[in-house]
Formats: sequence, C-alpha cells, structure tokens
Amino acid sequence: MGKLSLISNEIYTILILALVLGLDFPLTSANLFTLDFNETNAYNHISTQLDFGFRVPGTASHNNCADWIGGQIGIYTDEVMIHDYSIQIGEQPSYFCQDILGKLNTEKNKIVILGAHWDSRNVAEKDTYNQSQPIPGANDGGSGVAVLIELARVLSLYKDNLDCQIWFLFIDAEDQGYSRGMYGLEYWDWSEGSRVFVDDIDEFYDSSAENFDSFILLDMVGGSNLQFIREANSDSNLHNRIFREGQKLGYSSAFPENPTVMSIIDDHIAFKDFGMPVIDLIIDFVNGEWEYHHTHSDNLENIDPESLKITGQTVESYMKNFYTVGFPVWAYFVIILGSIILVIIPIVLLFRKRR
Ligand code: 1BN
Ligand code: ZN
Repeated sequence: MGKLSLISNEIYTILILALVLGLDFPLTSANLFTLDFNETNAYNHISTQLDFGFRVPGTASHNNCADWIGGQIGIYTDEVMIHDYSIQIGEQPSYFCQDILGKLNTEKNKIVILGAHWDSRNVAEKDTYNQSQPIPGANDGGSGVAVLIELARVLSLYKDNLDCQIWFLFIDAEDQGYSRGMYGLEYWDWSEGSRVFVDDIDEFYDSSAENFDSFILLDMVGGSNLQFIREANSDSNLHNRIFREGQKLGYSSAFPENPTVMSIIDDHIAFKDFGMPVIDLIIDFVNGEWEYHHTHSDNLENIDPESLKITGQTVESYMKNFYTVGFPVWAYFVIILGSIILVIIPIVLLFRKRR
C-alpha cells in the first residue's frame, strides 16, 4: 500500500470510506426523488370547482364540472373513461351521474386507485340558516378533487419510474345521504356512486391480467389544523405506512401518533367490500373538528393551502417511496459487497503496514 500511495494511509482510508458511504447512502436509504406537489395549483382547482356552482346531480353546474374534471385529468393520464349511470330511488326522479376515471401507466398490471368524491351536498343541515340550500363544498368534495388533479400532474412527471398503474377516480353521488333529519337528495344513501362503480368495475379493467393493489380515498383534506383520524374500516398496514410517511415529512400534527379512531361511511367501503386494502384519509368531522362541515361556510375562505400541501406531499411521497421501480436484488448485493471490500482492503492494508 505504501508504495502505491502518494498520500498517507489514513487519508486514503477516510477517502474510501467517504466514497463508499457517499455512494451507498443515496442508493440505499435516502429519497431519490423530489416532491413537486404545489398547493397553489390545488387551491386554484378548488376555486375553479366553486366557480361552476353547486355540483349537485341533476344541475348544469354538475355537468359542466364533470367536463372540466375530465379535461384536466386527460392532460396528465394515458386514458380517460367515463362511467355514466342513473340513480333513481323509489318514485323519485332519475338523476344522471358520472364517475370520471383517468388511468396513468396503463401497461402496468398492478393498480393503485386514488379516489375522491366530486359531487357537493345539496343541503346545509348543520347550518343555522338556509338549511335546504346547497353548500359550496370547497372542503367536502372540492379539496379531494383538487389534490387528485395536482397529484396526477406530479405523478405523471414520474410515471416511468413507477411500477404500478394509477387510477385517478372522481366519484359522483357520495354526499346526498341522510343527516339531522335531511336528505341531500330525497331518500338517497351516502356513497351511492361508489357502489355503482364497483358493481360495474369489470367494464374498466381486464381481470385476467390486472389486479388491484389498494384504494386511497381523500375526503375533506383542505381545512385548517388538519388532523387525520384512524378510520376503522381502513387497512392497518396502509394506515401505518401513510401516517409514517406524513410523520417523516414533519407533518406529525396531521398524522398523529395516537389518532382518534372512528368508523366513517364513505366511498372506500364499496372498494373494501370488493376485497381491496383501503384507507379513508379524512378528519373527525362528526365531532366538529372542522366546524364548517355541511354548512354554507364550507367555502374558499375556510380552505388552508397548507393542509392541501400536507396531504398532497404525503401521498406523493408514499407513492414514490412504495411504487418506484426497484433496483434488482443483485444490484443491492453488489453495492453492499463492493462497499465491504472497499472498506476492508484499506483497513487491512493499513494495519499490516503498522505491524
Ligand atoms: C362522509 C363524508 N360523509 C359525507 N362526507 C358521510 C356522512 C356524513 C356520514 C354525515 C355520516 C354523517
Ligand atoms: Zn360530506
């Protein structure tokens, strides 16, 4: 070693160690990606939805907003499919509904669904005035849609690194059920749309070649002091992974160590019944954690862009961490073996020279 080197053995050893650690660290532990989610884009997507008016089935605003969502998701995905159906309860009129599905990486077999409902509630049963009038639904409906569209943008930039197909699914007819003596639309249940979608799901994928990995629902993710619950119908592994991802990014108050546990009726239930691991990323709206739920104050003023960022970045980071095309196992083996050799050789040489 002494003959080979113009620099001292100690410096040589330190240089080799630094090189090895410097190479290994990014390859094996640190994130190899950036987080590109932009909360201003998401905030503007809520504003656009509110500009259409109330997104209640049977209205022109509802149809126009569906067209806009289809156009937006079409920019970032490989294929857009529309699920047209009607909901007709008892003797009530029939309402035309649409789920909008944007597919990214259609050549991959494993499918992750990111979902949000896009309809807004037709009544404000929790308000003190005009209870029979519709609500803006900036948070309840608008926020999930907005975050999904922005996630479609950032994940489309990363699509070649992903080992999965992603479905961005905008679900209609979620929010017209019964609460405090009022229906949104007469005799409707909650989550009508997701049940119809799952009934018809065979029309949207090839069950002989494709399979579902998981379903992640975003609902009411834009209020201030965001604090997600541990939704009791959600899969524990999925919950732990996503909460850990949020905590890793420094968002421990939104993803607390000991979250409130409660069971929520929402669009994830139909997908769970189909057999998928699901999670509902939602707040405790039942106990008034976000006081504007189902009121006329569910408007843009009460949206906090920071909450959109927390949600968007966490889901982006989760997707990039868990679904990046991996190094083949042998590559890790070579890196680790190479590192050991590079560390051991100089150390052995160093000690032999000293003796
Ligand atoms: C959940 C999110 N729901 C609507 N948006 C369903 C629901 C609302 C269930 C109020 C119970 C009460
Ligand atoms: Zn709601």
